[in-house]
Amino acid sequence: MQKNLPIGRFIDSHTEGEPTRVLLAPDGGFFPETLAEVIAGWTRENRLEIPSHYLALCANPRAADAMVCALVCRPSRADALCGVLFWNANAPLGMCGHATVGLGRTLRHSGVVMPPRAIIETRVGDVTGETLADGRVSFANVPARVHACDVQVVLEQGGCARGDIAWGGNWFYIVRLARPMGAHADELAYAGSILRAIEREGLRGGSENGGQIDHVELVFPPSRADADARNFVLCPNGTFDRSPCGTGSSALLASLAARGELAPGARWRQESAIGSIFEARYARLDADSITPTITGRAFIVAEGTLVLDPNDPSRTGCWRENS
Ligand code: PYC
Repeated sequence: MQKNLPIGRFIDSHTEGEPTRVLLAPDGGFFPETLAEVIAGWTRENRLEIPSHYLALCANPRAADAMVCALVCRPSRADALCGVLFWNANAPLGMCGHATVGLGRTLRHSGVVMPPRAIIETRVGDVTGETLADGRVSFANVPARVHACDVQVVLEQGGCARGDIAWGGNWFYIVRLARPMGAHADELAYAGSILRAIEREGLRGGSENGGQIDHVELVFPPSRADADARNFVLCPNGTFDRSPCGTGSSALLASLAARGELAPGARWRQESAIGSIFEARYARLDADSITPTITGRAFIVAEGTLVLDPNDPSRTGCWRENS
């Protein structure tokens, strides 16, 4: 039996175009459980499964299909601000960078003072966040690293893709292309064919979060003069990230660092599929891994109380007339 959490309040924001729904307890505060307790209550046979009516909180018809939920929990340690569990309409995420920026903005909106380098616990490790003087939110991510460079997969439509497998809080397959493909629908279809090839060929990352490569990042020259590169990130629920993707930018920094294409501390401006920007830098942690820092803007768009009508056939996310 999966544990039921009485979700009450929500605050919606978007980070550089990508939506986040922060879920809070009925009194508007953090959930009284720790992240480990929430995960334990939702784990069956060693697999974390978000119950369907919680997945539904970031699915149609309640939310735009790119929405990521961030459930904010009591910290497990005195030195941490909170714990947070991220998921999209499909499944849990490891880390979520845009939602961490959204969470930082949401906490400020709720009157929670985020101390400099506030520790936020996630299921793949601690990140630290802070609000900058100009209102942007910055976070130092979990260590990022490249697992393998120039790995080739054969595509169902013919031809091959070549990419780096890198960890940035989620596993990414990063493909560099000479130019954007014109329409997002074409990029979505191409990235989807790569993800299917990864699954068909059984390609895996390293041990972090089970090694499943579930994000594809296409990287092109930027369209903005003030950016270093543009990306298009396919997420596991089949949508694309409207922000430059915090974990995807982190994985890309690891790839750039491994290739000697970006020095520690140097600024990298990552443009998203829709033209928004994250500023990124890294510090070297050891021979294999880096600590990425990602900075972006988030904007509050709504706040409210969730209603789960027992007569609503779509309350668990999909339209089921007899549910
Ligand atoms: O910003 O890390 C991110 C992210 C992951 C999935 C959607 N956004």
